[in-house]
Amino acid sequence: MKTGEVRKILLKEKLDAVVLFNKSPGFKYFIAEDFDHGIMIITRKENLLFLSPLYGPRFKGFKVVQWKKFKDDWLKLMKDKRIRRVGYDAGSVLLRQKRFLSKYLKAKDVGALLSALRETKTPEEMARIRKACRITDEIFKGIVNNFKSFRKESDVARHIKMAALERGAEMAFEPITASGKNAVTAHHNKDSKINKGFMVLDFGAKYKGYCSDMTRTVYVGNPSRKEVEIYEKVLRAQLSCIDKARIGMNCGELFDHAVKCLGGDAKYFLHGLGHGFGIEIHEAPSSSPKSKDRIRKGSVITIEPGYYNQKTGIGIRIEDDIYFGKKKEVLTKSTKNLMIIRG
Ligand SMILES: [Mn+2]
Repeated sequence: MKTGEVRKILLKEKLDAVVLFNKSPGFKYFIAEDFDHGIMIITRKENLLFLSPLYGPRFKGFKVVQWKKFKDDWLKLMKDKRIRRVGYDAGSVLLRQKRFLSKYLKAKDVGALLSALRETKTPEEMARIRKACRITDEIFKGIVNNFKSFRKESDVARHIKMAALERGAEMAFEPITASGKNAVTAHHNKDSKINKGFMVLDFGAKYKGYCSDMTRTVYVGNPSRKEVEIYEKVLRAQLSCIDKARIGMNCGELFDHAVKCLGGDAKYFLHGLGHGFGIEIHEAPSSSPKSKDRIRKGSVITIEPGYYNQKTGIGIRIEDDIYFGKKKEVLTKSTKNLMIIRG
């Protein structure tokens, strides 16, 4: 996708081609398929895939060049296509790949320019992201309906993974299913039985290479009035941030708004307010303190305020995915009313 935009970068940066190795996030992005083998070369005229003879795929918009002798055929290709100055993504390249590239060519890091292309989504990308969000909503419904059958936190995680596979999706990241005091820590061992108290369920389906990311916090047992109040406060902050977020807005300011909403409880809010996502689960823009990133037309971001109190063992996070198209749209639609599950 957007290889036309890459050609603008080539002209502007006076480059003959952009070269991407298979593990670069741009690789799957430009080919628009779940395929990550070989080397991608986007020249001013054409899109090439330099591939081992083991692979013989066809991709729309890409010409496959199979090598017999890797180095000789690479040098021949560069010579035939008159490629001397190339752009690459320094953030996703291995040292030996960088060495290989700059041994024969002049190489310049254009990683930031390439990831900026991914910041605004095309309609094709949005179709996949919407589907990933829809699957995530369905999985959440399944968790609530089947909750009685779960004993351990890992049972919930397994349910999430199976439900995603059944829907032709995979996990965007390892799901978080943290109950009771486990909800306060970012990472913990899921071998624990399900504790009473708040339970943070943070997961996302990945559909045709595109992520979603949602968090709901449910309550196992009987919440105290104080606990309900804290939940409501986090929810009000989340709703207010969604309401406030706009195209052109500075993401650092949006973070500050969350802090203002949480008031005295902001000291228990221990991470950024949100992040863009797409091919990767964390992409630009970032809504962390002092971020200079802006919400652009076509951005998708998460909005996810939280509350983590070590003393009381209360952990709460509420997260939705928001798309800024013609109008602002909340893509994840699972209920945010506090779900009380009598454990
Ligand atoms: Mn997130």
